[in-house]
Amino acid sequence: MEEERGALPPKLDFSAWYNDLLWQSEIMDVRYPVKGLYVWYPHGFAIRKHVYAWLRELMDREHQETLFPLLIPEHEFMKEAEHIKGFEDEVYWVTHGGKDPLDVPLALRPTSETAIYPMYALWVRSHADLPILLYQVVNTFRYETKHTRPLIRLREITSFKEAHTVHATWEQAEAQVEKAIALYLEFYAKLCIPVVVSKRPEWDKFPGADYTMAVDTIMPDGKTLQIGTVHHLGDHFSKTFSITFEDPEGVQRYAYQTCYGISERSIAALISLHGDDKGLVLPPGMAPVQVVIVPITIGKRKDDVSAAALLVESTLKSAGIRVKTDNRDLRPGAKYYYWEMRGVPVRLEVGPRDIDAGQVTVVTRTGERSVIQISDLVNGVCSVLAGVHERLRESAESQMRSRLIVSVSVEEAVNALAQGVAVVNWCGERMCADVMEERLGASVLGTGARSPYLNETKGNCIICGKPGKTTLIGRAY
Ligand code: 5CA
Ligand code: ZN
Repeated sequence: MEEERGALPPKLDFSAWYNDLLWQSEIMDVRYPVKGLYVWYPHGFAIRKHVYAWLRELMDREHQETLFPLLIPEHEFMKEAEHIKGFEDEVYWVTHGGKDPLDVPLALRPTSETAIYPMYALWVRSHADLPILLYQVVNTFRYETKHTRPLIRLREITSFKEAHTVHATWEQAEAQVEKAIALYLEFYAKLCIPVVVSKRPEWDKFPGADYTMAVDTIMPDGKTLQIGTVHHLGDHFSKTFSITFEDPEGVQRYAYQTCYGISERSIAALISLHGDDKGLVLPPGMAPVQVVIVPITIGKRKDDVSAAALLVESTLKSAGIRVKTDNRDLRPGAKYYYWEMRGVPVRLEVGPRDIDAGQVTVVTRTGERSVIQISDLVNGVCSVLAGVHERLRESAESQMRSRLIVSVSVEEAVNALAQGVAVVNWCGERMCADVMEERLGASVLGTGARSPYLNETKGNCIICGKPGKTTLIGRAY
C-alpha cells in the first residue's frame, strides 16, 4: 500500500512470481514479525470471503456449523496414542495465566478432534442421535518445521474448515468419506481447480485414522499441493473418548467417525493456477470485483461519459453483478494495469465513441476484446463472465493433463517428474516404495488415483514386476 510496486517476475520463475504476486495484488503481507504467520490484506480477505461462502454453502446442505474452543486441556490432548505421536512436535502450549503457571497446560488446537470428541461423548446417546455432521471454520496452530510459506505451510492456519462426523457403522462412515470427497470435487470445480484423488500410503495417513484420502492439485512448478484430506477414523477415537450409543436392540456400541479438512491452501491453488505474468486472474464466482468500469473521460464529453458509466454501473448492480467504477484521477493505462494485477475478470471501457454507438468496449482478463450493446448489457456481460470461467477451467485442465504423466519404468518416471507427477503402478510393498522414492527423489503420494484427467493404468509394479495399483509419485509442497 505504501511502497512502490513494479512488474512481476515471469510466472515461469514460479516461486519468485508467487511471493511477489501476494504482495502486488494485495493478498498477504508477509512482514508480520512471527515466522509462519501472515496478514490478510483486505483484497485477499475479500477473495477468502467468496471462497469460504461457497464452501459454507456446500457444507450447509447436510452439515451444521459449530464453534469449539481454541484451548485443549493436556489430559484430553494426550488420550489418543497415535494422534499424540503425530502431533506432539507441532503443538504450541499455553503454560501460564499471567505470571501463574497453569494447573493444566493448554494446547492451542493443531486440529480439533481432542476438543470436540469429549463433547461428542456427552452428546451421543442413542442410534437416533446419529449421524452427527458438524463443521467449524477456525484458526489452528502447528509448529511446522518444514519451510513455511504464505497460504501453503503456516504456523497459524487462519482458515481451517474441519468437519467431524459420527456414525453407527464402519460402512456408514466409509460412505461419508465418499460424500466428503464428492463435496470437495464440487468445491474445486467452481474454483476451476482440477484435482486428483488418491489414498495416502499407510505411513502417511492422518495420526489416528484407519485410512486417509487426499485431494491434490499440481502447481505451475510441477510440485503437488494437498488441498484437502478426508479421514476414516474407524473407532480409534470413539474408544479413547468413550463415544458410545445404544443400538436398536439396546446394546451399547462404539461409534465410527470421520473428519475432513480444507485450509487456505485452496486460495494458494486458486491464485497459482490461474494467475499470469500480469498478475492475478480470478474466476468470476470468486472475484470481489467481477466487472470494473473505466470511463475514458479525456476531452470535452466528460459529463456524457460519466453519466453513461453511472447508468452501466447501476444496471449491472441491479442484476447482482459485483461492479466498480474507477473514477480516480489516473491515466486509463494505469487503471488497466491496477485492475489486471488484482485479477478482475472483465473491464468495461466507456468512451465518447462507445456512447455514440450505444455500446461499451469489453476486455476480459483472459485477453478477449469485444463490444456489448447497452440495450443487451446484462446478458452480454453475464455471457462474457461465463466465458472467462470456461477459459480458466479449460486452461487449468489442459495443464493438469499435461502434468499427470503415465510412466511404465523408472526411467520414464524420472522424465515425468521433470514436468509433474509420474503415474506408475506399484505393488503396495513398502520396500518397493522406498526404492522408488530413493531412485526418483520424489514421494509416493497415493494409490488408486482417481481423476477425470487420468485413465486407470493396468500394469505391474515398476520395481518388482508384481501386479500393482495406479500410484502417484510426485514432489509435494
Ligand atoms: N483433523 C483432520 C481433518 S480436518 C486434519 O487435521 N487433517 S489434515 O492435517 O490433513 O489437515 C487438513 C488440510 O489442511 C490438509 O489437507 C492441508 O490441505 C491443510 N493443511 C495442513 N497443514 C497446513 C499448514 N501448516 N498450512 C496450511 N494448510 C495446512
Ligand atoms: Zn513392487
